[in-house]
Amino acid sequence: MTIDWYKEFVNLDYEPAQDDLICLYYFEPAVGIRSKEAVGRIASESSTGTWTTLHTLPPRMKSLEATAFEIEGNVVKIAYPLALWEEGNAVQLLSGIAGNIFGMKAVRNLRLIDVALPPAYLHHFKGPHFGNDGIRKMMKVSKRPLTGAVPKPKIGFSAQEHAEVGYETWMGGFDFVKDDENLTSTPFNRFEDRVKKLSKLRDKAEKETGEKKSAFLNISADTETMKKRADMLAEYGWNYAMIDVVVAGTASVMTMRDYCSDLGLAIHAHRAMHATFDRNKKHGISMQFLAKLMRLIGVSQIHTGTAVGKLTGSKKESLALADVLREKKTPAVEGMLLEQDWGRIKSAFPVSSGGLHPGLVPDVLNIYGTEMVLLVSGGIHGHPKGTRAGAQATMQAIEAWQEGITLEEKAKKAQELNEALEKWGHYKPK
Ligand code: CAP
Ligand code: MG
Repeated sequence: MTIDWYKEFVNLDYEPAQDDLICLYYFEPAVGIRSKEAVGRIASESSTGTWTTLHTLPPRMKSLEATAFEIEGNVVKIAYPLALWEEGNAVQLLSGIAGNIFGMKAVRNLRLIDVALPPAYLHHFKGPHFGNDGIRKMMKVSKRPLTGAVPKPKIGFSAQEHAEVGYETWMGGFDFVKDDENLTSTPFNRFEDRVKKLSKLRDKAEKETGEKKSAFLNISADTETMKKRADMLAEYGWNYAMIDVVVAGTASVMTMRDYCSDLGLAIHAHRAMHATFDRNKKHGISMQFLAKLMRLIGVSQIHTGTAVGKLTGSKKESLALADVLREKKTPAVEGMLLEQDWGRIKSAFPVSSGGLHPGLVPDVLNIYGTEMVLLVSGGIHGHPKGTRAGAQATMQAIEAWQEGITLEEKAKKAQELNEALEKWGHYKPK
């Protein structure tokens, strides 16, 4: 009596249908399990299968089975029939292709690397509300990277102190003041207070500079509270909301995407907690997939690393992430990306942040170019002459890069940059 039927889910001659959804996985079979058995189990458990042959199997089931169709070493491609997927439901997609399979005994390690979303699946999603051109128009910033900073220390300021650091940041030339990922509404810095106080100083900074100023105010909480906080942001004339998308969860980001769009709010997606599943290159879910999922749902920008700053992430990964977010079509990258045509889904910005200071600006811009959001936080508040000078130094470093001259060259006529280089030089935080 046969028990296993995994072989049904493997067919190396299978040609994926046009509207199949295709997943790229890294896998390591458990001891005693051959590759084909392992990939059969992955395809089975993430589509229609279970561990044993069944007494009855309606013929329709066959048409819903996933098929592992390409195995190269420890990488497998699995095709999923479109009919498996509820239209427009990214939550269900995750339960299928990123659910039980990570716990199967048949694999020692398993990592979801990327997903190719067919047009027939894509068109049920709205994607980013503004797109990168729309954000640039809204912020009146045309050529250079958009810039922002988090008041540091990352939590502890009163709402008034936070707003004053924000004012200095804006007066130094930055576009955005960002809440940190763990600042929401604390006894010493209530969200409502921060919105009111920051709004006042935003208006002051806009008047004094003639520039558009904005903020990524962190609304992360239960969805009902996030809605109320989004309402308040709109009421006080803000054009962004910030959500810690991993801890908030896919379902709430989907709800908030539409809610914020109706209020004219772009979403800044902080990715705190991503490293629980994307840091281990052998097990979990890649940042490429998280970035793709968030663009699909419709955030306007998401953190994608610096390669040179204080947090993990390679240059190759940052480049791939930037393509996933910005491009209309992304070519396949061996073992890293599947080919993707985004159709009418608008672009989103990569956000580079974490351990940056003026001395590292060229390194980051050499990776991302100008189509990005650059966040320099400790790297401006730690400037010898304070926040405003730190922001000015960062803007001068961006100018130097865009003029094609070295920071040292620029610093001869840019005092704030010179002072930043005297303190940090090109130091790369460990
Ligand atoms: C950076 C930061 C950001 C990290 C997040 C922090 O501050 O505010 O949360 O950049 O990492 O709290 O560390 P600094 P990532 O500029 O002072 O380092 O961007 O990789 O998601
Ligand atoms: Mg932070």
